[in-house]
Amino acid sequence: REEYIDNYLKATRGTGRLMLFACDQKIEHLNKDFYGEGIDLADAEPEHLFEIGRQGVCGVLAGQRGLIAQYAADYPEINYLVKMNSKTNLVKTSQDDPYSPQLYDLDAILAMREAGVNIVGLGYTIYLGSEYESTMMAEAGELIAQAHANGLLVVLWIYPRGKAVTAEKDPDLIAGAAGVALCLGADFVKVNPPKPEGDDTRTPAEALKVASMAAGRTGLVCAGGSTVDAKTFLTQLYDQIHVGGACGNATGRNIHQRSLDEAVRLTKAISAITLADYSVADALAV
Ligand code: FBP
Repeated sequence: REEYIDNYLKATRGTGRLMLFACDQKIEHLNKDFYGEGIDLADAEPEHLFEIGRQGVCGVLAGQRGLIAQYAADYPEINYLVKMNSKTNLVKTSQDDPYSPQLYDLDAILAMREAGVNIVGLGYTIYLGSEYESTMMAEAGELIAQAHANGLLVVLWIYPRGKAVTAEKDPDLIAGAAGVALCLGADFVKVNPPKPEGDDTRTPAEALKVASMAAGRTGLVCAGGSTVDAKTFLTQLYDQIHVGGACGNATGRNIHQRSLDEAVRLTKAISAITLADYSVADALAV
């Protein structure tokens, strides 16, 4: 129990709000998130992620076991969250039902922790609506029980996806995903920001509020999405927290696709909004 509280406080930097730096895209999106037009060349090398984690403000750096195992000894001050399952985007999800296999068991992660790696939690993706949903829910439920028994917190990524899902960002489905995470016992759920369409005139942040209410005591955070300018990103985050009831942020590309200086600065601005309720203008000046 004490270890769990300690890890929770580390991940949320003592505030209850999550600062998750998403670095799992080397499997999820392959190398296209790390090299190419509009992406700083520094991002081509994995050290960039860890330097941002060290120099910036970050609650947890989330990535797969191998990525963390290869670099953690050089970056011991970072809090790590191990992503337990992953799949690439070569799987054509518009026609098929996605399944993200668990890549290693909890014992491997506990052994890493035993060896001194600063692991505070686990992550797992569920594709809600996929024909493999039940397998992923069962794996996640079991993992959460085991993780909590071992003092680790759990963040679920829940994305409605597969043949049965016509609109992945439908506000009702996103709220449904939030409620599933609560019932599975996740500490936090990471969802895509909802996209109200048709007669639904709510803003995305207003629609998100319903999902936050559905999540109850599970904290809800949104994925960052593709890179936009800092002010646009921070305004979206501010609204997610202050209108949408989000309990932090989970941001990947918007941070690591920038130069080290800019990325570190953005983590400070993000943390000012997430952890200290700064306005967007004040956060931009940090
Ligand atoms: P970003 O902030 O870069 O959007 O990262 C969020 C994230 O959820 C990653 O953690 C994950 O790998 C990826 O997006 C999944 O995205 P997709 O919707 O393409 O499966």
